[in-house]
Amino acid sequence: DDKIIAGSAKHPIVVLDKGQHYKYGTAGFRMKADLLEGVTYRVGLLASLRSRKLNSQAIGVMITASHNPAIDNGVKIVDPQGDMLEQEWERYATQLVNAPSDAELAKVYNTLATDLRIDISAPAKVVYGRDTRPSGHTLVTALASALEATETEAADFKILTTPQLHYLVRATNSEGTPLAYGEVSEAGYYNKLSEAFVRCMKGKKIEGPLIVDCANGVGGPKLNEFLKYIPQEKLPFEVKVVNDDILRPEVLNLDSGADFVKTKQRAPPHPKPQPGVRCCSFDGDADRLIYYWIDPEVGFVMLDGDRISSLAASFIGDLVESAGLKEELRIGVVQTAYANGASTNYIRHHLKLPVICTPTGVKHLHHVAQGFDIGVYFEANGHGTVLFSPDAVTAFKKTDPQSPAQKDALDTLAALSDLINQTVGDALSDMLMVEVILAHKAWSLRDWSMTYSDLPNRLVRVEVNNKDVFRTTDAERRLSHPEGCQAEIDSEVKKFKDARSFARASGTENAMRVYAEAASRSEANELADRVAGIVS
Ligand code: 16G
Ligand code: ZN
Repeated sequence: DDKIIAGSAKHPIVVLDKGQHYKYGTAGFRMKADLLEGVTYRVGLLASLRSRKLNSQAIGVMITASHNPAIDNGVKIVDPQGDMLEQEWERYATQLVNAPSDAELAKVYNTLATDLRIDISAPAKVVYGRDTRPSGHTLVTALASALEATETEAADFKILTTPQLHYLVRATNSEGTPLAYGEVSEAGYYNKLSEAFVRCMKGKKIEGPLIVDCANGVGGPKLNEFLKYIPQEKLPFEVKVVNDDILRPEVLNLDSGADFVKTKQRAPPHPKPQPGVRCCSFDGDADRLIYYWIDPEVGFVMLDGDRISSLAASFIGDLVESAGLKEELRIGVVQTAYANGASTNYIRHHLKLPVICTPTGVKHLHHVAQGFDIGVYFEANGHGTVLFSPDAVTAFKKTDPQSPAQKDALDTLAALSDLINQTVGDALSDMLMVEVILAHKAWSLRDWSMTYSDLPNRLVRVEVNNKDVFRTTDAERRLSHPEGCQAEIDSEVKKFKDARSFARASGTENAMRVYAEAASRSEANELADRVAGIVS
């Protein structure tokens, strides 16, 4: 207790104004960095408890605020398999962080240990990393202090992308087992990806360079590092890394990155976009990916998470069929309510694959995707991955091929399951996957974009007094509260062709979000405005 209290005194919590409290949300704790030192200390305490609860397996802590401005930061916990913290424990995190004093903190800590039957003398291990934000340094110090106070073994991996940290947690816990995920080092991550990429490509080529905008975040130096691992003659196209300045913190996520491209629906202004060139953007911690190009005729064209999802599902579906595993393996796609209706239609009716809709937030999609042998999940914002079950991976390796084509399909599937990050969405790994698929299909971005036409859509942010009165059901597609609200939305939607609209409270901001799609741009805009009027 004394150690925990002394450590907490060195990293004090900022007590918030009356009526406000810290909450472990969709992205962990995320806010202005100067509020986070005490929070991070307390998250360290929780991570040690979690490790002890789970037989001393390593728990991850990532310090990042993703696409948020440079002055923000955040801290979140990663479970032993590299997935997000179990939901039940978000409550415990919230309790610990809101303890009003150092002494109260020790009490909450002990109560949690007793209630959850945790032996606090058992060994514990925490693996951690941070993005390039300058505030990360102070926060890591607070975290290390909590690990020291609780006699927890610490592995500091310094600056990482979020998905690299997830990789390292899983690699640590699977080391030396038959399910070993990879070498426990940053180099191990690059080795695994570069080796799998070369195996997937099979010497195929792609035309033209690829421009990768890294939002001046951690993805820049990490992508540059990764490229050194691929033998020059095996790299099938030229990669130009842009917006990779991490020395000036103020440019992080500024007019660049996947979130900018998706929300502004335009290319980053710098460097000046060149018509016809294949481009993609990572977000600030490199877990989101959006593709686009400037078409000489129609201008900016974007290929978002829904497009990546349908591209992956189509390619993998075909491979599974060629591999003769169609009857054996269940492939499914998981989306949120934000997925463009045209993508859902394409996957259901053209690819003939099941689609499940979940609430927003990676943990929900990930969980449902685990229910398939091959689960493809992406949010429209570009965060997502493809999960392969142990049965699927075994089938790729053990099936005895009856033809060269079948062997080829099995090999590509096995290589893909190594290339695609199995823990969480990973911009670098997803980008390599997209390049592999485009190479195999011999497709340009224009070919890819022709698979279906997006329904015109509009997303608006609506300021409200109290977003908590809005409660949703049916994977956030309908409002259950306040009463009568949904009926009003329904009656507006009915007035438009091919229309759909929903309103939900943001999980990361104090606002409502309204999404609408309809047969034309003007109708989508009109519908969004009307629904915004209903909830404001
Ligand atoms: C978080 C989520 C992201 C989601 C977004 C929604 C993770 C790792 N991140 O950034 O997936 O799309 O929140 O934000 O789960 P909103 O609730 O403010 O719309
Ligand atoms: Zn991110």
